[in-house]
Amino acid sequence: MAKYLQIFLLILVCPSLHAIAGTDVSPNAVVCAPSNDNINAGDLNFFNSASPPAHEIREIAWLVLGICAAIFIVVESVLIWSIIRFRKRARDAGEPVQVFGSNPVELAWTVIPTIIVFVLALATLRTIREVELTEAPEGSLHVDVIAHQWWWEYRLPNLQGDGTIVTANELVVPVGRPIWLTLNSADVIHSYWIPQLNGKTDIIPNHVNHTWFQADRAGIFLGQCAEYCGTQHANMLLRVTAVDDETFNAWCAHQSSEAVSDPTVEKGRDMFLDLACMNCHAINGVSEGSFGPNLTHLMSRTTLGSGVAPLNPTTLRAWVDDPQNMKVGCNMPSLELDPNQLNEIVAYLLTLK
Ligand code: HEC
Ligand SMILES: [Cu+2]
Repeated sequence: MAKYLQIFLLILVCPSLHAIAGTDVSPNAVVCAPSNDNINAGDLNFFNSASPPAHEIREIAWLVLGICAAIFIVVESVLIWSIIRFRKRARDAGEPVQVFGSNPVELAWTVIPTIIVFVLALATLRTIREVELTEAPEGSLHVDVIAHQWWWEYRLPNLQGDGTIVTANELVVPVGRPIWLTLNSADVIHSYWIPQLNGKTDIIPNHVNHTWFQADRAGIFLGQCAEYCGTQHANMLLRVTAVDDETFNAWCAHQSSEAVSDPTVEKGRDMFLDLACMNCHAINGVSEGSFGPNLTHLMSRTTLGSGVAPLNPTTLRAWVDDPQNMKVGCNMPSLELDPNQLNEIVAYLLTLK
């Protein structure tokens, strides 16, 4: 019963999210060996929360739902009872008895709603305090999130050495550690929302917001930009993978390493530098563009274009050929490469593990 209620609510609350929900898949598979069949892995049901702020939100959702259900049942029962009990019968003649005012009834419908509103207000205040922290919880991992039309940039300190790890769209975090997110926008207003991990937080240009979560368990957690931000708003998906410390450290070490330099695809790399690609994309040690996603470890990701498609040689080729086919209106133009250029560049990108 509870399950059906949840599904009903979800359909009401977030139809687009529901469409991309699927079943759980081992999270480690994502980090170590990208596979493409789990693009929809993860659960978007916020009743199935997996992080302290999300637990709070789930609790208050149940409280509000419970109170509303009780009110509904009481009001509807009295209504139905009155309709049947006081219906017009054959022997009734003329007007029924007219009753004016009743102190007990009026008192009841003033006092009870006041108490209910008061209880809801206190519970809400408590939830806001737990969910919207003003300072990073102790021991947090600090991650900068920069929202772009229509993809996510992540920057986090390299715990395995110096510098910063810069990646896009797919964040990996350690289980059980608070993640303190600093939210910035490169353009318009976006909103960061991973239903199982936290509530929505707006991302506003020239204004820094924060949010946090702490994954209780390993898994893939999906989310979505939750503030309409233009044509491809619906394809601005979030993907956080929570893993054990060891896997996380390995991910950090890998992400902070230089891009693979494979001599067999040198031609493709040169084309990447000769064509406009390098102006928009960074590949550590090769190019420094920052308008588009960092491609240094492109192939360590499982999705393409912020979740618009699974990442594999076929989709990658289609993307580089004409991103406007896969993600209409996105900010990467079609560079109208000839088939040879396309082959060389895609071969190069495929080595960027
Ligand atoms: C004008 C800037 C610009 C140029 C030039 C450009 N890109 Fe992009 N690229 C982008 C943007 C912006 C995105 C993100 C699109 C989105 O997801 O909405 C992107 C996304 C990508 C992605 C997907 C990354 C991911 O993590 O999903 C790949 C791969 C890519 N570009 C490769 C290339 C290659 C190869 C070239 C040169 C042939 C190129 N780009 C030229 C701006 C550019
Ligand atoms: Cu957005």
